[in-house]
Amino acid sequence: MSHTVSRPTFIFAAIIATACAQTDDDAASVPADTTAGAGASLTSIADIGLETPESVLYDEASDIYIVSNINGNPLDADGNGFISRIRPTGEVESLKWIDGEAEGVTLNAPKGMAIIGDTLFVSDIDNVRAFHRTTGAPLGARAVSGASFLNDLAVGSDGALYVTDTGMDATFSATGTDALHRFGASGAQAVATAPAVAAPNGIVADDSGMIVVGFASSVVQHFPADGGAPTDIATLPAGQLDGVVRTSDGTLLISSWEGQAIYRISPDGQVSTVVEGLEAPADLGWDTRRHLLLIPLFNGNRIEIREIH
Ligand SMILES: [Ca+2]
Ligand SMILES: [Ca+2]
Repeated sequence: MSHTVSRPTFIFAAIIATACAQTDDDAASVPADTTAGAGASLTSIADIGLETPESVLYDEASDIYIVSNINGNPLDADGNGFISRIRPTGEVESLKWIDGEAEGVTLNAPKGMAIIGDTLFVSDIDNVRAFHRTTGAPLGARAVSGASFLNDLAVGSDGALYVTDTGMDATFSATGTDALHRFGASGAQAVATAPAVAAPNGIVADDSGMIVVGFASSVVQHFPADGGAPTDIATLPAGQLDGVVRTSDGTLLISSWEGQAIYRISPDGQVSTVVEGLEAPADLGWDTRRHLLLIPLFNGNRIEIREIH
């Protein structure tokens, strides 16, 4: 059995190294923006079979929306999580593109996702799993030792993969494992722990570090890439923050379960409410071609789509 245990870890490490090396080439190959505005009239993707959608990631190179479906409770290792591919028209390309119930695939409660090169990384309770970005083939997994509730993933300005641990158990009680981890050659290492982070959930990189929003706070934090102390960017009108995306001009868009809203932090620091009346808005996606916000509704099994001006 020893070779079947160690091999995925080796593959996973190799993927990170290879994917990082490919990042520049991939960015250069992204097609020009020829479809701006298309799909702007689509406001909801519903009744297609989504089950507890937690996150939407826009795959710019494929022009496709990738949706993680927990399918059940967020911490149940039930083997039934799945990942969908949905076209920006709302058409389902594949509902169970990656299916935890398929032979040879392990996926329990997928949440945040990130792409490096041709690898799609997915957080799954206490593991980060890797799949091929276009085929969905499993490419291994790496456990985060001691983690209880891995949540969002992002690629830092340093090219490394980061993941949050929201530090909650199945009853949503605190476990104390709250952390922001960074994957390096030797695995995941915590770069911030409680009390510097409080139930960290959504993360997004900027040029100088990582922006973090938490489920136990309404404060948006910035962690410098050099490991220095975090600074507070803004305090939002409500907490239970989940997703965060950053648009091309540096605007931040953040979802709040408590506020049932999407908040905007403008580049000058001004806070405003841009969408209201959303029950359990989870981890956001941003369609960079059409400038659309993609909002999975955790309890509503649908994705709301909004133009943000
Ligand atoms: Ca599940
Ligand atoms: Ca989340």
